[in-house]
Amino acid sequence: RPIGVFDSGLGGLTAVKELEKVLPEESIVYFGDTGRVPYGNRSRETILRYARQDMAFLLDHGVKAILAACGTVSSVARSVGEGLDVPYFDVIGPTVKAAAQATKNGRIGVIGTAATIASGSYREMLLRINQKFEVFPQACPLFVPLVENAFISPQEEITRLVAERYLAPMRESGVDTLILGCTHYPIISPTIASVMGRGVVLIDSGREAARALADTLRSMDLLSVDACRENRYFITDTLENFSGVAELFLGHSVQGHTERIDIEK
Ligand code: DGN
Repeated sequence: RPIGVFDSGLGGLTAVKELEKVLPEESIVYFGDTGRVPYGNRSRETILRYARQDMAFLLDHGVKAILAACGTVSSVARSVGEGLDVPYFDVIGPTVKAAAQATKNGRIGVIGTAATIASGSYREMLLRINQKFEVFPQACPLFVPLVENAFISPQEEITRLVAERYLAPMRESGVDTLILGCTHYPIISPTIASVMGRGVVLIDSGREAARALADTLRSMDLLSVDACRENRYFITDTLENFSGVAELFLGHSVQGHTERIDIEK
C-alpha cells in the first residue's frame, strides 16, 4: 500500500523528495490542493475542513500512513489526525527536534505562513525541549505564492528582494538555525540561505517529517517488500505550474502520473 502525503500545494513535494531518497521502494500518493492554496491565511475551521477532505481522499486511495506535509495544517489543525485507522504524522515534532540538535547558541529562527506563526506551534514545542531557547518567529506570506507561481530560481530577483525584506531582522538577531516551518520554503532554500548568510543552518520541515515517518514505518514493520514503485500526484488546479515546479524540484518527470481532480465533489 502507498504512503499518503498532502499539502495545500507544491510544498509537500519537499517531503516526497526525501521519501524517494530514504524509502526508494515505497509508492506515494500525493495530494496537493493547488486550487485552494494558500491555506495559510484562512480560519481554523476552514483549514480543518480542507485537511479532513484531503485526508479522506488519501484514505480512499488505500494509503497505509498519512503525512500532513504542511506547516499550516500541522500548526492549526492539530487534532485532525486523531482517531484515524492509519498512522498520522505532521511536521512540527521532527522539525523542532532537528533544530534543537543543530543549534549551538540556542537562538532559533522560525519562518512560516501567517497562520503557522500566529499559532506559536514551533515556539511552544521548542521551549518544551529547552526553556532557554530564544525563538525568533517571522511570517513570510509572500513565499507560498512565489513558489506556486514558479518564481523559484536563485536568479529570481523578486524572490530575493522579498526574502531580504522578511529576513533582515532575523539576520540581525544572531540566529544560528532557521526552521523553514512551511514546506514550500525549501523549494527556494538557495535564496533563503544566501540571504541569511553562512553559518546559519536551515531546517527543512518536509525532509525532517519524511525521515521521521520512514523511521516509524520501519519500526512498525509497515514497509513494502517487493514493491513496484509508482508515485501518483493529484492536484485540484491546472497541471502546468505544478508539473514545471515539481519536475525542477524533484529532478524527474511527473507527467503521466499527475491528475487534476475535484475534491469538493
Ligand atoms: N506548505 C504549506 C505550509 O507548510 O504551511 C503552505 C500553506 C499555505 O497554504 N500557505
